[in-house]
Amino acid sequence: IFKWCWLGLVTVSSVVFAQNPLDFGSDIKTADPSAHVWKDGKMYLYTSHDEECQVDFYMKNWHVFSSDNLTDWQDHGAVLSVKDLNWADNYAWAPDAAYKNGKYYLIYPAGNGVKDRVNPQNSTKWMGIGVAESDSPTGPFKDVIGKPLWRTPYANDPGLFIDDEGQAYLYFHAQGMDYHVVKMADDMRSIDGDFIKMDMGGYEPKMEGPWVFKRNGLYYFTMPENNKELSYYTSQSPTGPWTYKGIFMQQEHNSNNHHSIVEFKGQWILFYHRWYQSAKSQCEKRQRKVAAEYIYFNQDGSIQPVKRTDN
Ligand code: FUB
Repeated sequence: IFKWCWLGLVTVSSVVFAQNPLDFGSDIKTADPSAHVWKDGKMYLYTSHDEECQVDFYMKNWHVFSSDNLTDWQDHGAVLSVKDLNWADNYAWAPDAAYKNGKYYLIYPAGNGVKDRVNPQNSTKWMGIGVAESDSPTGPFKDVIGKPLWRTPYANDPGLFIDDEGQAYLYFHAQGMDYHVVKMADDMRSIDGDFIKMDMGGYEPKMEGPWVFKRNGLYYFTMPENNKELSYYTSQSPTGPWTYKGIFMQQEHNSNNHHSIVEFKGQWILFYHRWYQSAKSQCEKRQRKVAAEYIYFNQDGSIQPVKRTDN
């Protein structure tokens, strides 16, 4: 909740989250939140959706939630499902969204087949990156291309960043192709040019869940290092070279994390997911739900360590 008060001529925001995990009004299991504040000033969260007691991350659709105040959320439902795609039937993993050309874009990984853990050579699983369009931030989104933008044995976690002059950059994790970025064509329906291998300053983290943002002219490349600890790099350019700056959120339960960072009403906010064990749940294991924390920067632009809060 944001509470604004005036102290003389100085505006002070005193902020407290009323809830963690975020209360979307139902027991929906959400993960991989991509947060955006579009032109109407509302917060929009684009998330993946875990099945109850999910196994092997078989996931079928993506949801959008919106809020004016971070307390009261509206679930706009499944705004795209793998059943709407002619090229995938599973693995509706971490999405991102963008606004350009008067349209909203949902970029997402999906795929089909199965992974054979015992005999990996027998695996049939593959994943690609798709893009779908809508006139509304809350969808429904339509796959107008009818095929993935890019396909490898394992491509996931696309992150879109649109720079001030409107150029969109796509970052994602692909087997054997970590630390790459590619420009999107102006119509957002194809990639433009070659994949650029980014200089990560000598670090070689496993690049899942990239999230790029710009603050005070500085570009931040943030990611769950080895899927778990949230770490970041900075650069003068969206394509690097990047300088490693360290971890700002530690891992929890040795489980994956996936996040996004956005400014809302003058306050920077980190959205991420946690693994909760609910007394009410029929599952013996933890399940994922989206949570949020305030995030603070030092004068030099470095990110202060973030602690998880409950409730
Ligand atoms: O939700 C499925 C996968 O788990 C995501 O794509 C990864 O980032 C991890 O959160």
